[in-house]
Amino acid sequence: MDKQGVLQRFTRFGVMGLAALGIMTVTAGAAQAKTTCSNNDRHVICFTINKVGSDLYDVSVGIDVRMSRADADAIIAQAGDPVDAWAMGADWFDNAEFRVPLAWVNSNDNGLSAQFSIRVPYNALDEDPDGGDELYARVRLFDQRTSTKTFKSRELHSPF
Ligand SMILES: [Ca+2]
Ligand SMILES: [Ca+2]
Repeated sequence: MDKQGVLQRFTRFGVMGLAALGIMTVTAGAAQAKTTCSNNDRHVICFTINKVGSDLYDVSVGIDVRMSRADADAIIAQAGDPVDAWAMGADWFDNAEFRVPLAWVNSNDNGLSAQFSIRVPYNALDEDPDGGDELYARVRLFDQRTSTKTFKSRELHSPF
């Protein structure tokens, strides 16, 4: 996989278009993907749940965080993963449902970019046993020089 920014990555798949404005459902062949992207002047985060089988879903998270390349290099050079991602269930108390493993992280002219992905069965997404499910992605950026920064995507709602 190449390592472009989130917006370019999604544009390349024809998904981005209006994605910065909210949630959409995209049909590509037999697969259905739900994506939500949001951004401010500091970052872009995209969260996608893509049904790939009767009980299988590909979950991915992409994030770009604006900073200098030198800062991104310094964060990546730290011991341990510089970022992590969790799929979160939205409730009165938000639960961390499962970790989305880091696929890659890099530095670039716009800052730090990272991509996460995992394939899960439906029960991993079933965060409300007695109702519809609301999931969002939470990404943490561990800058050991300063503090941990947390980024949240918008929610995706079942059916996924
Ligand atoms: Ca819920
Ligand atoms: Ca449910």
